[in-house]
Amino acid sequence: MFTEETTFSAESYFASQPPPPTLQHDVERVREFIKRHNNEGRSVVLVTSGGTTVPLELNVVRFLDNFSAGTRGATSAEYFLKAGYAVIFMHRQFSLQPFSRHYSHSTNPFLDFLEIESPADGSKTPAITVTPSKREDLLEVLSMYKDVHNRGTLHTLTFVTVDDYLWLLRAVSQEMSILGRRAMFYLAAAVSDFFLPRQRMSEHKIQSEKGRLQIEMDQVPKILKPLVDEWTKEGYIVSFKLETDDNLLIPKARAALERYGHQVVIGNDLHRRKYEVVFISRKEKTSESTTTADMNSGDFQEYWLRIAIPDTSGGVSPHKVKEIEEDIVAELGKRHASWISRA
Ligand code: 9Z3
Repeated sequence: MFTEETTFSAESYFASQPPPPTLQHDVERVREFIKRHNNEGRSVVLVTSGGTTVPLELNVVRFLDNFSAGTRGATSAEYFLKAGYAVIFMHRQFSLQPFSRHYSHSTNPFLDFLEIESPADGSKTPAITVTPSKREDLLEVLSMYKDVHNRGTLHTLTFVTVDDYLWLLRAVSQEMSILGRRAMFYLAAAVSDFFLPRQRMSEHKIQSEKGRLQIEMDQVPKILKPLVDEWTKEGYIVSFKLETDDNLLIPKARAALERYGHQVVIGNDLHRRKYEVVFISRKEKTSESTTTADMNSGDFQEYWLRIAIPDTSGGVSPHKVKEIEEDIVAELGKRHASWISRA
């Protein structure tokens, strides 16, 4: 079923797969956002979040999806904003977003926060108020949200398919190159490894009469390579590696770093991702180690971040629960600052 061949290089992929129709418009808005923050000397982080889809038909009825609710990306975006970054939040349509994530329709529906108060004289329209026990939390989130809105530090972009994602990533990273070392990439989106090229897609809904469905997919080009080498040569690039087998996490994260030559791979296990992550990066070169050109295990450093699994049984407010993204962003903020100062 799997072949060794990678049929699409990044170049042949972009030459053969059409861009999303809104690309030009999206890029113009991103350009303005980056220009404004660049003029103000602010660092800008691109946060990607949520899973990509792979449509099976041109008139799409069925598609393959990648696992991700968008929690990592939306939560991290909030902490980057708090840390003073301007954030381009590129996320899967309808996945979680910064601030509104606290009031997700399934876990914390916002209608449950509101009360209808009948007016005393019975003639006027009833007033809507916030349930007293929820006010403190809501005020905190709302204040941050309004502040970010007023300062214009958050710009949102959406993708659905892996095609949308790849075209947007290329265009946004090219725009971000004017920021030099003040650009950070935080690639938390769960991106499909396989896709069905347009040229082989059925135009209409695949019919079931023919029995078993067999689909042969091509590999998505390894996009980190041109990102690092061509599109944004000075950006600080953080990618995520998701595994379900513990034994693979560190070797696969190291292999990614070796292959693409970027700054950090954050490894996370599917089931422990909210409480434990590992940063894999290259050891900073000292005068003694600069002679070692080859990449053996001694050239990498592992940095584990762990938080206690919160006990939410006592009705603790969701806003008071510690989130690992706070520590991830704090650590990256330090590393990015030192990367900028080393320019
Ligand atoms: C991640 O590993 C993210 O941390 C999660 C976040 C998707 C696990 P949630 O949104 O989940 O909080 O529910 N993202 C990267 C996943 C990925 O596709 N990585 C590729 C790989 O592992 C490399 S780009 O091969």
